[in-house]
This record gives sequence, C-alpha cells and structure tokens, in this order.
Amino acid sequence: MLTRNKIVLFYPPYDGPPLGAPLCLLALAASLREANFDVVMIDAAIELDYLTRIQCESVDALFLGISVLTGPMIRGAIEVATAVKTYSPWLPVIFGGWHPSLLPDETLSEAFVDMVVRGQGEITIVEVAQALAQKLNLNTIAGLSWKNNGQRTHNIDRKVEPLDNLPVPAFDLTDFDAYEKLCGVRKLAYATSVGCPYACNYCTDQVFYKRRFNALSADRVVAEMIDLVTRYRTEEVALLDSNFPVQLPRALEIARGILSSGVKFKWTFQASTDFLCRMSEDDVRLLGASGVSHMGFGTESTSESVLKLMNKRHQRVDEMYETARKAQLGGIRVTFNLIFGYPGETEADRIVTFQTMSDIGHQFPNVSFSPNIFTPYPGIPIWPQLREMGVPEPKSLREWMDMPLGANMLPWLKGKELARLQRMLNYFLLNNQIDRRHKNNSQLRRAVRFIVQTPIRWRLRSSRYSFPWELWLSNVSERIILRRSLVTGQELPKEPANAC
Ligand code: B12
Ligand code: SF4
Repeated sequence: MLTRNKIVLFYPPYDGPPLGAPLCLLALAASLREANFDVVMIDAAIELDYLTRIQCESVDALFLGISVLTGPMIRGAIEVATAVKTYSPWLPVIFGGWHPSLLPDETLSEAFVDMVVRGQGEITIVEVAQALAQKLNLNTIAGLSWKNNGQRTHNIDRKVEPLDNLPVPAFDLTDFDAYEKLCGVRKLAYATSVGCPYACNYCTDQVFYKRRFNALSADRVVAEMIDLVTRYRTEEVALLDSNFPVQLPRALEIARGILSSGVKFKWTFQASTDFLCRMSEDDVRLLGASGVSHMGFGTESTSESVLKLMNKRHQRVDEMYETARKAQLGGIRVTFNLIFGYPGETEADRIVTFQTMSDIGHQFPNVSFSPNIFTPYPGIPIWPQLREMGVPEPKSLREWMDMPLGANMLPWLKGKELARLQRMLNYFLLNNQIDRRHKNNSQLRRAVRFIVQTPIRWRLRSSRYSFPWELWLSNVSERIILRRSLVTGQELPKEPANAC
C-alpha cells in the first residue's frame, strides 16, 4: 500500500511588491519535517506556472495546504482548490492563515475546502498530517475546523505555543536567488515574535493572538539571524513582528548581539511609538549602529478624538515627534501610516492630522508617510458599528476576494467630501516630498523651494484647496508617492483605487 508522506503547501499570488519567501509556510514546513513528512512549497510569486506544478506534486500528496490573506489571494486559492478538486477529488484541501482563521465557518462552507486550521498552525498541521496518514479521527485536534460527514465542525481553540518551543522555519526551502531577482535585493523575511499587547479597534492582531506577546529569546534571535544572513548572503532582514520592541531589554539585547557579531546587514521592523520612546537616545543610536535602517509605525491620526475612537490611547502625538527625533539621531528612516475616513472622524480631525504630520515631516526629513483610506478587514471589533453605519459586509469567501483593498467603501466618505480629502492628501504628500528632496541643497535651490512651498504650506495651514495649480504643476515635475510598506518602507506601486 502507498504511504503518503508528502505535503504540498501553496502561497497564492498577492498584490504589491514581493517580500520574500512566505514565512508562514516555512514555519509549517519545519514542524512537518520534524515529524518526518516531506514538504513541497510553491509560492506563486516565483512559480508562475503554479497550477501545473501543483497538479504534478499533488499526485502522491497527503494533502494540499493553502495560506490565505483577505483580498486578491483568495482568488488564487480558489483557482487552485477548485482545480485540485476536479483532477484529484480525494486530496484534502486545507486552508489556513489570517482570513480563514477569522472567518472559519464561512471559509469551510465552500465545497473545495475540507479543513481550516485556525490561528497558529505549526502543531495543528502536524496533528492533522498524522491523523490523515494513519486514518485517525480529527475530532480531538485543537484549532481545527473540518467537515464531519458534511457537517461543519469547529474543534476547541488551540493554546498558542511559545515560539521558543518551535523549530527554526525551513529557510533551506527558499530559492533566495529567485526572490532576489524579483525584489532587487537579497532579503530575509523573519519574525522574532507574534502578537501585540494593544487592542486597536481596526486591527485583528488581538483576535488572532489575544493580546499576548510571544517572542523568541534574544539569544536565539541573534544566533539565527547571524547564521541565516551569513549562510544565505542576505543584505537585509525584514522583521515581520507586529510590534518588535514590546520587551525593550530583549529588543536592545538583539541589537547589541548583532552589533557585536560584526556581521553587517540592514534590518527593519514595525513598532508602536510608545515603545520606541521608552528607549533612550543612546538605545536608538544602538539600533542604528546595529543596522536598523527603517521602522514603520501605525500612527494613523494626530486627532486625540480619533485616536480615542480607534482605542489607540497608547499613541500620543508628542511621542510621534519624539520617535521621529530619536530615529533621526540613530540615522533611521521612519514611515508613519495614516488612516483617513475612520468612523467618527470629522474634517476638523483630518485638518489636525495633515497639519501636525506636515510639521513633523518638515522638522524630520527621515519621516515618510503612508496614507490609507480606512479598510474594514474581517473580524475587526467595530463591525457591529460599521454595519449600522451602512458599510456593506462581504458575506462569502468570494465577496471578500473582491474587496477593494485600499479603495474607499465607506458610505460616509463620498462625492465632494472624498474629492476634498483626496486633494488635501495630495497637497500633504507633495509638501512632504519637497521637504525631503530639497533639505540639504544649495542656497539657490533652497530659495526656489521656499517659493514653491510657501503657497502649499499656506493651503495646509488655512485648509483652502480650490484652483490647485501646484498639483497640476507637480503632475509634470514630481511623482507623488502614495503609500509605503510599513514592514520595509518600500514604495507600494499600486494606488488605492479611488484615493488621490
Ligand atoms: C508579511 C505580511 C504580508 C506579506 C506576506 C508575503 C510574504 N512573503 O511574507 C504580504 C505583502 C503578501 C501581505 C499583504 C497583505 N497583508 Co499582510 N501581513 C504580513 C505580516 C506583517 C506578517 C505575516 C507573517 O508572515 N507572519 C509570520 C508567520 C509565521 O505567521 P502567519 O503568517 O500568521 O502564519 C501562521 C498562521 O497564520 C498559520 N498559517 C498561515 N498560513 C497557513 C496555511 C496553512 C495551510 C495552515 C495550516 C496554517 C497557516 O500558521 C502560521 C504559523 O503559525 C502580518 C502581520 C503579522 N505580524 O503577522 C500582516 C497581515 C497578515 N496582513 C494583513 C493585511 C491587512 C494585508 C493586506 C490586506 C494589506 C493591503 N491593504 O494590501 C495584504 C493582503 C494581500 C494582498 N494585497 O494581495 C493583516 C491581516 C489581513 C487579513 N485579514 O488577512 C495582518 C495581520 C496585518 C494587520 N495587523 O492588520 N502581508
Ligand atoms: S499597535 Fe499595531 S499591531 Fe498592535 S493592535 Fe494596534 S494596530 Fe494592531
């Protein structure tokens, strides 16, 4: 009898610049290999003919696992799962990752999905693989949703496993050359922690990780990062942690460890400004010296009332200035994310945000901004309020697939109000770009900058935006950069469909 011990893991195509190998699949692969299963990983980012490859690899596989985020990745997941169900209907298809975990029942109701792994996947997937290989019952596997004789069944939740108990992700499965060709830089996507202690109302981290910060020890991080960077000759490490410096001593120990190793590479992370501000100036200089080149912050707004509505009281405006200042001392670039159109935000709130952020951008040339129109993702705590306010909630996997990410789907932000916000945004970004480009130029260029920038800054101060001749001119001379990745600071090429 044929014993199947091969598992195929698939990462569907996504929008935006490629980041590197999908860490989720490398993490699952390491645990599966420890349990003596063979893993084939197929990432659509580098495997253009993924349909054919999956068909070939599935012939003798135990199951196919697909990782899914909300939005366009669902399209590739459905494409592959339906194809598999036509040529190998016996092959179990397992969905995992953020979208299926947030909406397990909705996901499982699709005919081409046999199981959903909810939340952290390493241990659940091994138990599923063992159960399938040995034809055991699935009903004792925590964290699993499955079809029991066609009935959607949700087993109990699984307790999150401390990261230090899990193996090093299977980075050897990564074709670093292929990603380098695609990204233009040899990069390692790596995580030192999962979870964030905060509970911002628009974020699903709290739903997934229950506000528990779960981190690898500093020693392990330093040893692993140095080993991986050296072994795979990567120039950069993009940390995928939700909030890297939650445990300050650990964060600083990591920086110190990297610095004293003498191995040189750039690294980037995301954080909240309060943790960064708890670091001294010397601490932030240490980050810079150890190679930190970019930090992303979800600052979102500078209006106190909007920050309160977002349940973001840990995010203070004075600390945004302080973060920018300290980062500048450390020679570190910073991206501040901004959210506009949040339920309850008024035009006055927007004006405050544009004015304060323009001031920050003017004082600190190391700061860039990434403005977004509020997008309600599945499972966020304010859905009841959004439904009451008339936001159409997608009802199925296919409807979430077509969700216009980054575009406006808010009924309270339409027509003239939306057009005005778009114009304000363009002025704000143009002003910031001029600040950053012409800071250290000759006296003459500084004078030109002063002349060009004076009317723009007047508009931002007085909130007057009619007859936007500077924007018409800028269409010719400056390309306004709309959004950036908080993970790397890299420019995001695709514009939100109807912003600016
Ligand atoms: C890296 C990243 C990306 C990368 C991933 C590509 C890559 N090569 O790594 C890219 C650029 C694709 C991306 C895109 C987006 N992202 Co993103 N991203 C992240 C980030 C920062 C890290 C994810 C990660 O790798 N974590 C480490 C691994 C080990 O954990 P994991 O992915 O959760 O995987 C575990 C489990 O989920 C599970 N699992 C995952 N997949 C599978 C599959 C199977 C079969 C099984 C069994 C289990 C399983 O097991 C894994 C191990 O425990 C998270 C935030 C975070 N800190 O997690 C946001 C996050 C996942 N992204 C988010 C968002 C909003 C987006 C975008 C919608 C943004 C946008 N507006 O465009 C897009 C969606 C895709 C698109 N536009 O096409 C949200 C969640 C969205 C959602 N509901 O799906 C998050 C949580 C950020 C946040 N706090 O809001 N993202
Ligand atoms: S601080 Fe960032 S990661 Fe943490 S809950 Fe808020 S938005 Fe999510």
